Amino acid sequence: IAAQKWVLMVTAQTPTNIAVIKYWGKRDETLILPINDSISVTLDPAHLCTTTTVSVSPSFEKDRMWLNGKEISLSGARYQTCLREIRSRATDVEDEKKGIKIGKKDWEKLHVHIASHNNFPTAAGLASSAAGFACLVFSLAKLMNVKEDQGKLSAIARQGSGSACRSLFGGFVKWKMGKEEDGSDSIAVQLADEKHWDELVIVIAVVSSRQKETSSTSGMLESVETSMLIKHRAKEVVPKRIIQMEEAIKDRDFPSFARLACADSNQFHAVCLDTCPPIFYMNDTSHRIISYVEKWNRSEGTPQVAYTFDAGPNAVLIARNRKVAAQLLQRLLFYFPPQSDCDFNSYLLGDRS
Ligand code: 2P0
Repeated sequence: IAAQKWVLMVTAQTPTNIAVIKYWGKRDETLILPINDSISVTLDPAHLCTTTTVSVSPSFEKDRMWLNGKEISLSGARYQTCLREIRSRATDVEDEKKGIKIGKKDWEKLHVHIASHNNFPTAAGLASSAAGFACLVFSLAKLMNVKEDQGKLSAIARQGSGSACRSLFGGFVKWKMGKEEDGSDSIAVQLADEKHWDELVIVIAVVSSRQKETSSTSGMLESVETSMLIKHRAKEVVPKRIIQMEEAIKDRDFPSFARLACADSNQFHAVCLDTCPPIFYMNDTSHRIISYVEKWNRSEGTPQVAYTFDAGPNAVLIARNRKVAAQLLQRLLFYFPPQSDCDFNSYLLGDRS
């Protein structure tokens, strides 16, 4: 490493992803290995995403990280694992213009600064950890010239937060639970790219941007320990749904896609209710949105909109095309008019149904 002062930087942007077949429950808490496969759709990076800048300089005295402008601790095991796994795969980096040459071994002594920013509320059930860890792993891998493929990187992001492994790909993505004890085959694979089914429109109805009461990590641990339903779900239900969902995506079969996504969201929340003590992620407004969409789909004779809810009350609504999306927005604005005291993009749903 040259003695002079320099800073090398990489900036990356990663969208969040929304599961249509949900991940809920781990078989290994440390390696973050799930009890079932899951399938998600990665959002357009223009909307819900994390932007992360990672930098390295001989003048940095320790690894540091800022999230949305506030310094946070990197001492947690998940951050440490991601940093360690990426560092151990670092290779030589050379920037001739700046006169920088970093050897493979130098990375062990150099420290990084990480600045990350979410353009949506953190921990409000909008999968902020997914975009966050995916972006962290991807940007560090670029900075340190890691030569692994996206699948290998997804296995590292998985150890930051399970759902993060799916955000390393665009389009439709499957997280294979894998069989190996070391987690080497628990990776994300792309099922179809972002152009495959681009008439779908995703509308996220922010019912509340408050932080959730039960984190996904502790919630799913309690479900695995106490719910009978989760065992049935992981063994009997999800394996069949994964095959059907892959088929629906391949064929762009919206009715099957919608039925499977809605049923899987409802079963995930049923598992939460079956947990002791029960976990309530949805609220009255979420339930009214479900009833409203179900009624609409029934009246049309075939599904127009799919709904799915993660670990929070916000509705993710997937319209079969732009025309339906426009109708959906109009109807949402009428039945759930915006409240005046909202804090997310000045728009929060009220309820007049
Ligand atoms: C999912 N969720 O498949 C499911 C559906 C929430 C409901 O992945 O402990 O934040 O970090 O692995 O990834 C949320 O769980 O939990 C999640 P950890 P994560 O998107």
